[in-house]
Amino acid sequence: MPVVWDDDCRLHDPGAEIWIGVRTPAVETAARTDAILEALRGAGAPVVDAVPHDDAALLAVHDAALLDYLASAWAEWDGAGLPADPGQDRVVPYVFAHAGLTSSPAVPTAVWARPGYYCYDTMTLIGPGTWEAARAAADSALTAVDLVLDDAPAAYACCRPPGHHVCRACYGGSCYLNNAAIAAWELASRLGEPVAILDLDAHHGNGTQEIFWEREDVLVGSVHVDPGAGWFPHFAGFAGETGGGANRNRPLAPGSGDDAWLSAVSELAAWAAGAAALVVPLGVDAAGGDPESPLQVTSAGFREAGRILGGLALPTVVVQEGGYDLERIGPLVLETLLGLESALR
Ligand code: SP5
Ligand code: ZN
Repeated sequence: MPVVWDDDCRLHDPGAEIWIGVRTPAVETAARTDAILEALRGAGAPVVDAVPHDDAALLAVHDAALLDYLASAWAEWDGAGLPADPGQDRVVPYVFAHAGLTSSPAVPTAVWARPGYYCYDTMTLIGPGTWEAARAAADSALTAVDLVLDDAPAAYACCRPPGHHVCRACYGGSCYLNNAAIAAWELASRLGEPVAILDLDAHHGNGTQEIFWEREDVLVGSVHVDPGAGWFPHFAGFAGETGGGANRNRPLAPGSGDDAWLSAVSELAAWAAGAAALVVPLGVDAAGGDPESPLQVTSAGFREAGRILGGLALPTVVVQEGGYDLERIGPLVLETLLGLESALR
């Protein structure tokens, strides 16, 4: 299947993640998509350039104020001299617009306070190329939509940075624009029929859930490690969250492997079978050995998940999300896409 790529996705270099106040090296790096492309090119997949798209789909799923902030955050941070004094070379919040403070927080005037109006964690830093990369990832997802609406049975958008943790008006979880939500909105809008999103990333797709919470014509399903067992995004992803009726979460206990994971994938696939198109936010961080998740899915499990989703025989857009084991991320994505193709053809 076509692999959509935009070199600008390499421009984002978060440099670090700040977890419980400790600055550690970033795990969401350009080496991830380098490894994926190497594996897919090695298997003979055609790689096509992303085509620039206008902001319509971005504005449909995100607040204009969030987009404006993301586009200008680095310039205003740098312009305020913060990289030199106090010596912070990335945009990072220190105070947050917590829901308990006020129902209508003011947008801060101080450059150093503004990140906390839009960002909900300290793990999602912005540097000089972050916006260009995020925008290129969204273009990649929209290009994959164009391909499947123009008769490709499926297309894979090699998106980086990832997106499924971004809500309508706030970002986090190493994500800046919700590429999968943008693709789903575009598909639903152009088809005029229900679409389904089935999220395989090890972490709950909280942003996608929030964006489509009330929409009955965009089914949002997610299988992920139980946030109640101590895993990001902590505040959402529980089984009881059903939104307007078209949201379905399948949290799994830490340590779960192919059996539990694939039975959830099968159940979500059966639930989504009536949709007119499918979006798959594909994180491969559910694999055993991934540094960011305790799930134990195997390579054969990813191939089987692809086969199950391909069995729906829907126009399918696959969007890259997480996966942090640089040795395995490429082969795992390849296995999933091979499984999908084997069932679609
Ligand atoms: C797209 C995606 O997979 N986002 C996952 C974001 C989860 N990050 C939470 C990290 C929690 C702390 N990890 C400790 C490692 C310190 N470097
Ligand atoms: Zn993840």
